[in-house]
Amino acid sequence: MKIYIDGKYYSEQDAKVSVFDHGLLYGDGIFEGIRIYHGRVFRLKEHIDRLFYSAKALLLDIPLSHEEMMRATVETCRQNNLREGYIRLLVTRGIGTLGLNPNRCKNPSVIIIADKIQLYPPEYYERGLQIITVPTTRNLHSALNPAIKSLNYLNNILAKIEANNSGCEEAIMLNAEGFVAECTGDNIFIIKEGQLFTPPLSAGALYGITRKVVIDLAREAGMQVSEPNLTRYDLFNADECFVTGTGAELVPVVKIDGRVIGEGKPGAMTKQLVERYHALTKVSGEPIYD
Ligand code: PXG
Repeated sequence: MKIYIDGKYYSEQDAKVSVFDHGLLYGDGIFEGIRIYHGRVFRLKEHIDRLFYSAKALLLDIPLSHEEMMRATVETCRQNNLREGYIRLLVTRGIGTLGLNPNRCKNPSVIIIADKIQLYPPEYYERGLQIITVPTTRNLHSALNPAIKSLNYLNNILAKIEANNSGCEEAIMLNAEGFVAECTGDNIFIIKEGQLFTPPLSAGALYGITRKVVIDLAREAGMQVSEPNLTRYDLFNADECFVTGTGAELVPVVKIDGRVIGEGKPGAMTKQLVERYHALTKVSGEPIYD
C-alpha cells in the first residue's frame, strides 16, 4: 500500500507521523471517509467541500487547493490500483509543542490512505439492525459543532461503547434537548405513511453525503421528504427505519430500544432506496483511470 503524506508516497511501514503532531496530542484535525466504486471516487467534490468547511470552522489552513486535494485523492487511488475501496483523508494541525497553542504548529499535514474496504456482514442488510439510544448526548453546537468532522470523535466513541456494551452495533444519539440527532457514524431516517423523515442538521446531525444522496433519490422517486425534529416516540412508531453512511450505505433498522419497527424486517421503501443507491454508485463518480 502507498500512503500519501504531504506530497510524497510512503509504504505502510514508513508512513509515520510525529508524536508532536497536534492531531495526535489533541485530536486537532479533520477527516473524511470516501468510497471508491467501479474505478470511480463517489461524491469526491462533496467530500472535499465538507473537508474545507470543517477546516474553516477550525481555522485550519489546508496547504492544498480544492483542486489539488481532489487530484491528490484520485492519484492515491491510482497508485494503489484500486477499483473498489475506501479512502481516509486527514488534515492535522501538524507538528507543534506539548502546549496546546495551535499557533506553534506551522505546517498542517495532509494524509491520504486508500485501501480495500471491510464491508459490514450481509446479515445486517438482510435482517436489519437492532439499535438503542444511549446516555451520551451529541455534542452541543456551542461546544464542538457536530457539523465539524474533526479528529476528536470521543463523543461518538463513548456512544459506540455504550451500544457495544448492550450488544448493539450502532447507537442513536439524542441532542441536549432530547431530540434525535444521528448515530455514531451514520445518519438516521424513518418512513411513516410513505413519507421520509430525517433529523435536521440543527438537531446535531452531520451533513452526511449519503444522507444528501438518499434525500435526492427519494425526491426523484416521488417521495415527500422533510427534516423535522424527531423524538424517540417518532422512531418507535415508524413504518420503516434505516441508517446511512459512506461505509454502511443504507442499513435497515428493525428494532429500537426493544420496540419492533414496522413489521420487524427491512421495509419495501427502504429496499427501493437501497436499489436506487446501488444503481447510482455503478455510474457516478470521479474516474480514477482513463
Ligand atoms: N454522522 C457521523 C457522526 C459520521 O461520522 C455520518 C454521519 C455519515 O456521513 P456520510 O457523509 O459518510 O454519509 C458520519 C460518517 C467509517 C467512518 O470509517 C465513517 C464516519 C465516521 C467514522 C468512521 O466508515 N462517518
